[in-house]
Amino acid sequence: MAKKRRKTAIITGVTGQDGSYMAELLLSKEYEVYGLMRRVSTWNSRRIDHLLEHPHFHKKYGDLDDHASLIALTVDVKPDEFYNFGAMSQVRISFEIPRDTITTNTLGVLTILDAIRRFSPKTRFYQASSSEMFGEPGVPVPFNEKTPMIPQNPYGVSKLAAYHLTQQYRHGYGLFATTGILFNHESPRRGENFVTKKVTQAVARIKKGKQNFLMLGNLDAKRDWGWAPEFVEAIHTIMRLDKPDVFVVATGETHSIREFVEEAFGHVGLDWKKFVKIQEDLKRPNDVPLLLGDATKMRRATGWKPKMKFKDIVREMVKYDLEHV
Ligand code: GDR
Repeated sequence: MAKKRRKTAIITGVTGQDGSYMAELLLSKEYEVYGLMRRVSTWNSRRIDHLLEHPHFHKKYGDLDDHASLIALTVDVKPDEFYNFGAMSQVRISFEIPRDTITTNTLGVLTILDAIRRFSPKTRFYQASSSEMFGEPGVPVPFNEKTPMIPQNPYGVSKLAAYHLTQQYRHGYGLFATTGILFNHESPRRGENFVTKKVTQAVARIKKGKQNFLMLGNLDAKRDWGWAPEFVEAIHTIMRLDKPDVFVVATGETHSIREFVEEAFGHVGLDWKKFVKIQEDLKRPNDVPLLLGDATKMRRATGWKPKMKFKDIVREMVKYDLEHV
């Protein structure tokens, strides 16, 4: 009997939180996974180290800024699915390197879309869109797929341009180019520069006497925080639908940074006010004050519903960091 062909997938940003969870999910579903990683001077593969020896995981060097490598990989693999998680994903830093942000987050996507159109038009493409594409103050929450998108930072602009390119390649060329507008999603694998991980790591260090204070910026902003592994499953579900589309993926709950901090310190019995200091330059020139998503369309189309609540997320992240710092 002929062996069943394994599905193939390319993942950019495979060393990141979402990329690493997606690689695990696809390998568990018997895909052949090609993970694109940048060559950097400090080895940064800790989230996928356990996959490097997997017979169906293939590490590929490339870069969203190195368009030849993106085209070559697309042509060589002609994957069934292409997940674009690679990005310059730090909103605050995007104010300092706006051009680099646009080059990576927008032009990289354009190159992938064009390579798919020319050389592998059956490939299903997923673009990681972001709730930072919203954010104009005064627009009523919750935000859904029809809410006006008026980004407040270079990162949001880069993601919005990539979002429109994805739509355009879908409508203009009939590609299966689909996208999820994901609100913040966290896990123990979150990068240390993002506020949740910065807080939970500091809580663990302070508890163990390894750190004295935690410097933070704006505590008033509110975010709709979900659990990354559940959001990655949502993405895979979006790729299984009959048609490409746009879906908000969110929990429908919002909490301030202050609430997150209080909850995290509370887990180890500490009063956060004794340890948190405000550092002005951690504040953004323009911070989106409130994000709250409405994932009704996603729920209706797929039945997807997040299970992990705000308190569960904080607890799991603190627990992990207490065991690992
Ligand atoms: P965000 O995530 O910008 O929403 O984008 P981040 O965790 O960086 O910030 C959330 C909120 O916390 C405030 N804040 C701080 N943020 C950081 N990073 N460091 C601090 O010290 C600090 N103090 C307060 C911020 O001002 C902000 O209001 C994330 C990224 O993953 C994006 O790539 C993704 O697209 C969106 O989520 C959805």
